[in-house]
Amino acid sequence: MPAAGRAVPIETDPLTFLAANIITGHASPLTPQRDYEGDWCAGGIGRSVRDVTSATGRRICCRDGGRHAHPAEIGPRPTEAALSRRALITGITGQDGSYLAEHLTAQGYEVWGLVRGQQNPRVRQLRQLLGDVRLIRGDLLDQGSLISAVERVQPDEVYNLAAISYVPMSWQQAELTGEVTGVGVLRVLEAIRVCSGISASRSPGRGQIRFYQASSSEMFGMVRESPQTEQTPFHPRSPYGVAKAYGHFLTQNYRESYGMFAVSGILFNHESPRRGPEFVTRKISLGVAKIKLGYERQLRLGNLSARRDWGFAGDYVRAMHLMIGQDEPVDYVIGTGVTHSVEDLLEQAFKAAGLDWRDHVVTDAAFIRPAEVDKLCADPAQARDQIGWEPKIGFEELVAMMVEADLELLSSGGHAEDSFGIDTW
Ligand code: NAP
Ligand code: G4F
Repeated sequence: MPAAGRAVPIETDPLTFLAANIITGHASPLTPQRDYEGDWCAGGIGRSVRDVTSATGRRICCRDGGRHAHPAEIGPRPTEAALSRRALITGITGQDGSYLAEHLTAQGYEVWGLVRGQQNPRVRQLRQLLGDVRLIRGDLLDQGSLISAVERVQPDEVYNLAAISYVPMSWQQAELTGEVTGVGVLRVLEAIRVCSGISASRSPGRGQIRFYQASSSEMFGMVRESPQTEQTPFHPRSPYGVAKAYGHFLTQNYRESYGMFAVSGILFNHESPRRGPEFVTRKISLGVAKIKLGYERQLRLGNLSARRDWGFAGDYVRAMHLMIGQDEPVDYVIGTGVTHSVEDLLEQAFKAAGLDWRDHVVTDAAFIRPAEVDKLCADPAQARDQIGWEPKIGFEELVAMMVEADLELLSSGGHAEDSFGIDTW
């Protein structure tokens, strides 16, 4: 990285130019120089001014980027080692982002979340969940914004969870999916590389930024073997799966090319009451609750014979943290090792509310995909043996938890985020 205070000429690597001139305060013609983090900390998430306790027991105010100290002590003091770690999470407004932020906060991390858009409506939901998270604007489509975010946050760890993650949408908007879910990974890796001054001739130093990529079991697609391991070849069946495979190989490539600490978790389906209503588990738990409460009588679904290895999202974010904390960067398959059909899911979910799914479910061709992934099942042995990860919540408990949460939500006058309208594509 060039010395602070020196502007870098544009004829150098353009990304290096961009990063260096942001760091040194020289306005770049390509990137806005405003940092919105201050606004949001002061008036947005959590308390009006967000304070945390520093390793020395002093309160740290966010207004000056966490460097201005207050004399008073608050709350229990996390250990110095934990407090010295700072994580940046892309996709913080998604299901996994919220669980991961909670998990890392509980471990004493300073957590930052990247949020896109001028007025992202999901920030309000997040605010209720995560009082202690700081937000910074950025978009996986915008390289400059990612460089600015990494430069501003100076993270120890970056978790790239942002993606267009709904598989059917990837056929409708294949190019956008490629840009966000695929090339977005390149942009995050480049932001880390450039901000760290890493190049083909300059390896990362000690204390480098560690990177986690949210890879997916969708990459296995038309599976070559069952269960799937870290060695199973990929055969993706959707533009989403193809984009994830690109991000996966690129993460591996940056590890091999530059020596960066970059890992991918090949995660199988994981669910929770925070799951988007467009995914089948939540569509079913919401459907059951609506039928039970008398709001609706039918639930329309697609392929009931598809099989997935469904686990609980809260368990899976523990795996992300364990993976990024290893001594050496190694990729793992993360799943329960048990597969169920959509029909099994229906049986369990309707039973949890004292109903029979056969009385209410209608299959609808509108929800059948152009190409299906018929059956997924993880072999998580390597993760269990090498990083000590095991799921704590099984399928029945997960489904009961989701149905119960939606019954409670709807009977107390709440409603699921209705961001997609009618779930056809
Ligand atoms: P999710 O709920 O759909 O969340 C996706 C996140 O990506 C949201 O926060 C969204 O922000 C953000 N995002 C979308 N486009 C963006 C852009 N252009 N720039 C910045 N942020 C953008 O997904 P999830 O279930 O939490 O999954 C997290 C990650 O794991 C995803 O990459 C997913 O593909 C992958 N994955 C998930 C599973 C699973 O079963 N859940 C399994 C394997 C892999 P907005 O609020 O702005 O839309
Ligand atoms: O819940 P789904 O939409 O999840 P899908 O396609 O497996 O993808 C999820 O898991 C991946 C990991 O394997 C992630 F990478 C991805 O981001 C996402 O989180 O669909 C599950 C199954 C499919 O086979 C689908 O055809 O359920 C079947 N299904 C049947 N009827 C339905 C419906 N899926 C949805 N969403 N809606 C239906 O009406």
